[in-house]
Amino acid sequence: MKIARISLHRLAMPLVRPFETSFGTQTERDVLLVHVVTSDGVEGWGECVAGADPVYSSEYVSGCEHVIEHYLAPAVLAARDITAETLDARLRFVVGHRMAKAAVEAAVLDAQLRASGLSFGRYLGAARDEVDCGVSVGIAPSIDELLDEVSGYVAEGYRRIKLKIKPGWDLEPVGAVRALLGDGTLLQVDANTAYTLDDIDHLRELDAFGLLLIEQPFVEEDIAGHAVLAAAIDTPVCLDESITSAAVASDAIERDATSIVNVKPGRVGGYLESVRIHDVCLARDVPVWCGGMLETGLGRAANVALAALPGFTLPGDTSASKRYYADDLTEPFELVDGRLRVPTGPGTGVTVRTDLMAEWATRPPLLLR
Ligand code: NPG
Repeated sequence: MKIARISLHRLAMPLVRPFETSFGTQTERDVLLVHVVTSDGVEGWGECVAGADPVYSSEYVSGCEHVIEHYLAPAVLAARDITAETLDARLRFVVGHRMAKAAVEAAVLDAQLRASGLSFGRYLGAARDEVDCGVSVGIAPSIDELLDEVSGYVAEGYRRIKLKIKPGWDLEPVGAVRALLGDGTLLQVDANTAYTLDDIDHLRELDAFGLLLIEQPFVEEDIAGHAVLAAAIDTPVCLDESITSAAVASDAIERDATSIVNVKPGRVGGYLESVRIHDVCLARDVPVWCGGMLETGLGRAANVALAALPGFTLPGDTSASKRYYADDLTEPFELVDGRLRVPTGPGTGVTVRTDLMAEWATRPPLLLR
């Protein structure tokens, strides 16, 4: 396959409600889309999940755009023949920048699969035609408002609730939500690196709430610290930010720093590396689940396909479109009995609504050839 043209699109999409985590509050998503066209005229789209600011990881959307424009896209355009499988070797000269690489990979893979009539699910190895869905609940202004929000999601049918926590917003809200849900509902927490080893005694108090897992309590480099915590508490420790590749996943599992793994294609450099992480975990009986980065329907479609692989045994942050967006960029994903259907059409199986894209554009597309 020859990629003849690449264009980069920037849009601002309003969120239906502010999303607060331990690193800040977000009210809209600054979306970067990668569009590729092959020499045969087949199109592919990829979504970059980097945030507006480098607070979840070192990547941020304008940085990704710069890296794609000046390094990744020229390398793809210069290749006489490229596929999603050979892309990694082509782009390896750029260190890191996994979210930028993942967006390019998604676009190339979408075009490749559309050309061959295969869906993401079929290509990645989906074992189910629908996936169990959870929902991520931000830090709320008050416990009452948190309980209201959680009740709404329970009524919509979500199969698992994840609460964002940080020092000063942990035991009390988690206890209140556990009391609301009763013992039967899956509940987990996500700290987004907000704690340190000094907090171990405090974090042990979360054991009282029968949590499915605690996600990424310490900074991403601290695999050793997570191993200490995992040995000290009953709640399973799950790494997110720390897991940047299959090799790191394997190492963290060997060191007993994580007994469940969050897989986010953007964080690990793409869907192919995500499948490798899945395989590493499946071989060791470590459950994985698909994280989310407030994706539009485009990224969501590919994530739902990934979440249908056999090792994804826990509900993911693969929520319905309306959890985040009043109007989605593609046909909306709708929850049925707490599940989303895996798209079956070629590529991602969804269509980018170019009318909405134009409406939400924050600048004209950047055309590269
Ligand atoms: O449902 O798409 C979703 C978002 C799930 O909580 C979620 N994502 O740390 O996992 C996370 C968090 C996040 C969102 C991180 C946006 C960074 C940016």
